[in-house]
Amino acid sequence: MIIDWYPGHMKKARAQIVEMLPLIDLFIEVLDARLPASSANPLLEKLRGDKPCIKVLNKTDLADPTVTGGWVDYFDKQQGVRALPLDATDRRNVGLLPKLCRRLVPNRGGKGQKPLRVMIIGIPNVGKSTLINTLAGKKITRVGDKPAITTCPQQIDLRNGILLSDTPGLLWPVLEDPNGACRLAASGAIGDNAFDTTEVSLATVAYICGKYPALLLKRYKLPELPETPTAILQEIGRRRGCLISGGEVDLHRAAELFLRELRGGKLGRISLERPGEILTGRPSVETTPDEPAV
Ligand SMILES: Nc1nc2c(ncn2[C@@H]2O[C@H](COP(=O)(O)OP(=O)(O)OP(=O)(O)O)[C@@H](O)[C@H]2O)c(=O)[nH]1
Ligand SMILES: [Mg+2]
Repeated sequence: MIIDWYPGHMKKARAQIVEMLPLIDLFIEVLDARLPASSANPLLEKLRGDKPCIKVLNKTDLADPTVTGGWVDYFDKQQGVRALPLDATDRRNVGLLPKLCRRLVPNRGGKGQKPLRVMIIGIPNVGKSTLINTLAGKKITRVGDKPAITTCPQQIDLRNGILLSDTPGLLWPVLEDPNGACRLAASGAIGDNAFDTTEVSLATVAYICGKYPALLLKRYKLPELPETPTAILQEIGRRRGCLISGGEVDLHRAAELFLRELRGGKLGRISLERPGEILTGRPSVETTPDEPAV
């Protein structure tokens, strides 16, 4: 399955981000805690160069806590990187972030110092704008449960010495790793029209069936798991009334329902990738012919 999604505003946003780079002291890269490897944009890694970076593993409330712990250890071993697991919707969670920013850039943001300029970057729908709203304590930027809600950068003064830039979610022109792209689609980072919902659901059912079978059994009240992902999805569809005339299961509707429930955390806390399982053969950055490599 080939999935690519690089709408026009992303190309424009990338150019705007490049223009702002010299004015940035620190980056907060928001990753999806359920898929921290696939949700890391290799393009952003290159753009930020060697400036300090906090990797926020967001949506931890939806991810498997043990696996998230493994990812934090993994990222903390990287040079110049600090990893912070978060639920950006929860105010109590984010208080540590401004302190960590100041610690990483001690000559800015304090009394009598110039403001600390922080750019929030990441792929679509990982919670960048939510994090900014929670940090600001009010709704400043628009958020939504579909990708590409923010389409141009916006600067927010937190009035505590920190200036934040919200940026549009950026993907990269060619998603070379089809399995990673499939996980991105399952998580909600890719526009629903850019992939085959049934294929993505089936691949995700197969993964969850291997790692979290009890969650599938419980959510869909199944006495046992049917043998194949297709049979599982059919059974889910049958039990949830996703039927067409003649009583046959509408697999597409069942797939939509399954993805919706997965994204909403209805099955329980599920991680779609683990360190070690994933980090071999990380794809390199490809660019389209009319776009220079960074
Ligand atoms: N469960 C959960 N949901 C979250 C969390 N953070 C954000 N969300 C939800 O994720 C969805 C996307 O949030 P946004 O803040 O709009 O994401 P974004 O990264 O700014 O997205 P783009 O602007 O499209 O790039 C919204 O429905 C948020 O409510 C979190 O920590 N946990
Ligand atoms: Mg946004």
